[in-house]
Parts: sequence; C-alpha cells; structure tokens
Amino acid sequence: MSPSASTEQPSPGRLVVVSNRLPVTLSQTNGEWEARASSGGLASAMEPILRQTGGLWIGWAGDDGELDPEQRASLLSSTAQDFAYIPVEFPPGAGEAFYKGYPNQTVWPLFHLFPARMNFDPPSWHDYVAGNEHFAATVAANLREGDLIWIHDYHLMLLPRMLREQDPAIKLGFFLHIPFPSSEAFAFLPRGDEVLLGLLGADLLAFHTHQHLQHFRSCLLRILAIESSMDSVEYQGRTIKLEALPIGIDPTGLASLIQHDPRTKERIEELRSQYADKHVIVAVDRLDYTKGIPERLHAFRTLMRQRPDLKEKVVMLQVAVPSREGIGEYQSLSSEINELVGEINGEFGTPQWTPVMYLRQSIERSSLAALYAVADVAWVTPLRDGMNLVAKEYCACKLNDDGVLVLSQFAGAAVEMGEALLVNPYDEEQVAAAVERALSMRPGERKRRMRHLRERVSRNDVFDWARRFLKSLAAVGLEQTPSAQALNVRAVEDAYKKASRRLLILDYDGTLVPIQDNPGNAVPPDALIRTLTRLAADPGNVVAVLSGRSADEMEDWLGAVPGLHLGAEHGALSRKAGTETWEHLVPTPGAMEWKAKMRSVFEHFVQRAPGSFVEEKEYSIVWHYRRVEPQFGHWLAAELAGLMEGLLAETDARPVLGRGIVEVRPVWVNKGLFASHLLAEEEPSLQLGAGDDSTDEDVFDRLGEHAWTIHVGTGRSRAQYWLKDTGAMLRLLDTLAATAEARAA
Ligand code: ADQ
Repeated sequence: MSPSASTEQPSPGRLVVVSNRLPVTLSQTNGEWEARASSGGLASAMEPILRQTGGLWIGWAGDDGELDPEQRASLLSSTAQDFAYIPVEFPPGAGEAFYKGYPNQTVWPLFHLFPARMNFDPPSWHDYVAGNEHFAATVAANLREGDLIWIHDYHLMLLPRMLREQDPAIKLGFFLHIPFPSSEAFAFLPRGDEVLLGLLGADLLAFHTHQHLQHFRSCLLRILAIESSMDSVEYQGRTIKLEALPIGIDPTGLASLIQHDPRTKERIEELRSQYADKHVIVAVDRLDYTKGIPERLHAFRTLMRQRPDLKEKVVMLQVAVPSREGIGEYQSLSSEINELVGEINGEFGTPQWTPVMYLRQSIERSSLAALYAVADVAWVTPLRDGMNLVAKEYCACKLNDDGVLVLSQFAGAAVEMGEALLVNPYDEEQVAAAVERALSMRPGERKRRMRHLRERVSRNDVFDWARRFLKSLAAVGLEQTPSAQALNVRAVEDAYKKASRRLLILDYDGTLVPIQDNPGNAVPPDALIRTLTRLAADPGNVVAVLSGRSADEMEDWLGAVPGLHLGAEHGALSRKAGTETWEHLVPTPGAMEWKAKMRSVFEHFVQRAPGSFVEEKEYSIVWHYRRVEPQFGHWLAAELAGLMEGLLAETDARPVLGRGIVEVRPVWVNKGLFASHLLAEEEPSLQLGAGDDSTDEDVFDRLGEHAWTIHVGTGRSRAQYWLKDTGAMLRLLDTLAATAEARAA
C-alpha cells in the first residue's frame, strides 16, 4: 500500500505511530538503494500491532536526504504490508545530526544513569529542536480528524507540545521506552525543563514501570513545581494521564517459528548436535554500554576461573548487533569486547573448545528463536534497561519450560519476572554464582520457575500492551468531567427562595477576598462582614466560612459575625455558630513529631529567601514566599517540596504547593471532612459550596449531587459552575441575602 493510498482511507480513530526510525532503513549496496528491515526493541514490538490495527508509521528512513521524496516513498511502499510508512524529510545531514546529538549523547546516557558518559554540545540542542520540528511538520501534514497519535521514545520528547500547540484538540499519547531517572539525576540534564514541558503536551504519558513513573512525577515537582497525583497531572486546564505499562513481546509468533518454521527447526537441530555435550548459555544484545556486555564477560571469566571442571562443558554464545556506530563511545565499546573475548578464549580455550562464541551481527528471527530454544541459560544482565525484550523472548521460546533466566535487577523486566535469578550486574562474583546455580539447577525447580515466567510473558503480550495503551488514549476526554458552566445567578436565586433549610460553605482567600501579596493584608472589608451578617441572620441558613488559615486569624477577622460557623486549618478545626470554642474534627495533632523536624528545614529556606517566613499552625507548617522574587521563589518552593516528599515518606504528612506557599500537613486533614460534619448535623434542602483552589475540591466532592458547587476564577475544577472573581461571588451573596430579607419583610 502506498502512503498516498493509505491517507485517503476514511477510517476514524486511525492509529498514527511516530518514532524516530521507521522499522525500515534505506541504504545503498553497490550503488543500488534498498529498503531493509531494521532490528531493535521498538521495531520488534510495534510491527505486529500495526499489522493488526492498520494505520501510518511516521519516522526517519535513515537515508539522510540523499534520495528524492518520490524514490523514498516508492522504496518504502515496496516494504510496507498492511500499513503505510511516511518518511520524515530532513535536509541533508540534519537527520544524522539530530539522531547522534542530544538524544544519544545526552539523554540516553543520563536516563540510564551514566552521567559521566553524558556529553552536551549546545548546538546539539538546536538540532534536537529542529529535528522535532521536522517531525511535527510531517505529522501535521498527514493527520486526519479523529486520529490517535502514538509517539515513541526519547528522541521525540518535544513533539507532544509542538503538536498540541498546532492543534489543541488532538489525542496524543507518548510512551517512553527507556528508564526515567530520579529527579536528582534528571537535574543534570541541560534543558531538562523544556523536555518536561514538551512531554506535558501529551494526553497520556506511559512508562514501563511505576518506578519510572514516580521519578517523572518527582521531576515535575522539583523542576517545574507542578504537583501531580498517582495517575494524572493537571496542566494548562488539561488532565494528562500517567500510566505504568510494561511492554510485552509476540510470544505466539516466536513459538510458531519453533513449531512450524523449517529453517528454525533445522537450525535447532544443527545447534543441538554442535553443542550436544555442552551447556549452552545465550546472551543477545544491541552493542550498547548499557547492556553490560564487558561486565558479563568479566563475570564469565570469574566463573571459568572458579570452576575449572566446566572446561569444554559450557559455551557462551554472545550475539551483539552493532548500533550507533558513528558515536565514539560505541566504537571503544566494540574494541573492548573484542579484546575481552580474545583474552578469555586465549586463557581457557583448547583446540576443541572456544568458550565464548562472539557473533557481532544482526541475526534472522528464525536463528534467534532457535538459539533461545536450545540455550540452557539466558544471561540478560543490562546495567540499566527500560524493559529488555530479550528476557521475555527467551522465556517465550522455552516451550518445554526447560531453561533458566539470569536477569539484571536493573532491567524494567525484573519487576514482572521474579522467578528469574535476579542479580546486580555490577557484582561479578554474585553474577558468576547465579550462572553457576542456573547451570546446576534441578529440572523440577527449573521448570517450575520457567512455567510461571512463560505464562506471564504469554499473558501480557505486546498486543495486550498496545490495546491497553490505545484504550486509555481513546478514553481521554471521555473520562474527564465536563467543564463547569457559568453560574446562572437567577437560577440559584430561585432555588434559594424555594429552600427552607440552606447550607452555604464558603472558602475565604480567593473566594470572598482577593489573594494578597502579604497574606496578613487579606482583612475582610466591611461590605463582606455586612453581607455575611445578613446571610447568617436568616434562621433558614447555616453559613460557614472555611479556610486553610489558623483559628486565631479566623477568629480575629470573622469571629464577631453572629451566627457564622468557622472552619480553620482546612477544616481540622471548627467553631460552631454561637460558641466560642474550637472543636478538633480530626484527632489532635499530638503525634505529629515531623513538625519539629520540618521547622529547621523551613528556617533554612527563610534564610535563603529574604522576605519569606514560616507560619506554624496546629496541624501544619507553612513556608510563605509570596514576597520573594517570583522565579526564585518558585524554584525554591519546588526544591523544598521535593525535599519534603523524601523526608516525609514514612509519615502521613505531605507537602502541598499553594499560591505562594508550601504547606506540610497530614493527608487526612482536608476540607471535605468539615463539609461532611455539617451535612451530618443539618438536613439542608439547598447546598452551596464555593472555592477557588484545589483544597476546595474536597468540599465539592462531599456536597450532594444537586448542590450548587462554584469555582471562583479560571482553572480546572470538579465544581458544576464557575464565577469570574471574588467581586462576582460577593454580588451573588448580596443577591441571596436580599432575597431572604425581601421574603421576611
Ligand atoms: P533496546 O535497547 O533495543 O530497546 P531490547 O529490549 O533488548 O533493547 O530489544 C532488543 C531487540 O533486538 C530484541 O527484540 C532482540 O531480539 C533484538 N536483537 C538484539 N540483538 C540482536 C541480534 N544480534 N540480532 C537480531 N536481533 C537482535 C529499547 C529499550 C528497552 C526496551 C525496548 C522496548 O532500551 O529497554 O525493552 O526498547 O521498549
């Protein structure tokens, strides 16, 4: 199918896959251009899915601008089967510059925790931006309404934002195939803030493991001061879903090669007879320093030294497909491996026996399946890996469940493959001992472990992975609560008139009074006091003002309004109308030892940021930085909140970023409790809740389905209605007060 033919097909919800490389590479042999399928985790994973679902795959074809667009399209269409390849056009040289620079010399080493191997050449950042722009242009030119866009991996982390800016309505998911580093490591990344903002253009961001996902969240907090929840982040009025989705493989495809493909069967027989009297250990990797090949060879040498009796009884087949050969790091890795293999074979080899068989090439899928099927042990010990498909492929090929997997604990795959022998690849002796154990493991244990591994690999296959990603992406928007509507004041007034018993729960700062630079200046104006007094005087009303402020402040400012209920410290404290005492709605904060420890950390931040100050309340401790230079203040706030996350991990307290504040308080203190408390005592026929920030959402959630929930100001909310600002809110309250008075008169 040609690219142009495919773009004419009317099928809404079409899948558009975007990755750096197309799974075909255009290259020249004897002056003739040809299209060749390329190896690599992504190609192995995506091809079967695209074949199943149809659609477009947009990516670079690797010819670096030497072919003209028609030649390229025609070569590519000769290889595509049930889907179309759309090549991204780069000016000559620009494709290589993009690929080899920032993604592979800066992001790749850092994300795999090799900061010492990270290189950053400032022009490479501009190539990265330009590269992502080329992709954005190609995607935009081929996009149809209703398409689902699925962007893959670290080369294209700016693309989600670029596409979102072109069309805010697109549905776009991003999957990161490599690990996401901790915020401490990520902080080294030059232009890391722009990378994070780039990713936030997506509707769905998925990672292989929860650890990667948590790292991403802590980077958002520490670097951009953006809070998130376990499975989502609110940004610029959109909800971005966050998911951990471990990739799988196509186990049935591999099994059918072993069972039905004559070439695979033949190769299995060859290998069996060649190594009839030997244990076969297999290792298959891309030639990359993250895969731990030299470390593995060192461990193999240790094993051979410790176990001379294994002489001529074991063979290690190391297959390594060259990759990124133009980058210096990779050339020196290749030489290092050659030397090590030579040394080991020289030290232990005999005329009849070569201990390490090193194949530096890409091998056919049929040969790969045969190798896995024959191998007694798979030795998969990357130093760090997003997932590692080799571990799963090996298990899928053990149709008789007879084989042992030795797996690095730093591969994403380790999370799901607990029956493997998990090792620290940096510990040569531990790894050698694990391989020794694998070689001597009794058949019963071997089979039991492998059966579980294989079942899981079969169940969580690549199709299931893709289905889950696409289901989640397709549901974006449908799951989100509809945006609030502008409040119709007449309608509230009518409902208010009809109701005999009414409950009004009003937030203070940002709802009844505008936000002030100095929080101490938010004194209630006389007009507000008068309105609240009029409302509270109506015997049909229960009126409560509920704030995050301390009980003392609430009392000073609003304590004299007759009949008004007060809530302080986000509802942990309540003062009923007509009483003078504050009641603790949640257990008294006696057990909050963390507060004393936090105080000294907060004070350190006060010293760093003149103008900021610490406020201590019964249930919380707050750092106020509204008077600090904003950029510096936000930067420190993010640092403080990130630090607190770690320090408080084992307590029930968490940092919350507010407007100009970082507040640490127990998770169980929230305004919803206060609302529930009032609802339990009253039986209102009308409920109204108003607030302006995220702490008020808990009130909206607790009030009944028919409540008038009002969000004051812009931004996302679960409230049913919105009002523009505090002025509009006061006018509404005035109107309601006047309604009641008119009726009484
Ligand atoms: P890769 O780093 O490429 O992928 P990996 O998951 O091991 O790593 O996938 C390699 C693939 O290439 C496997 O399917 C393997 O069979 C194949 N392969 C390797 N050597 C080969 C050879 N000599 N000949 C033929 N085929 C060979 C990235 C991330 C991983 C993540 C994948 C998928 O780095 O962590 O698992 O994406 O998300």
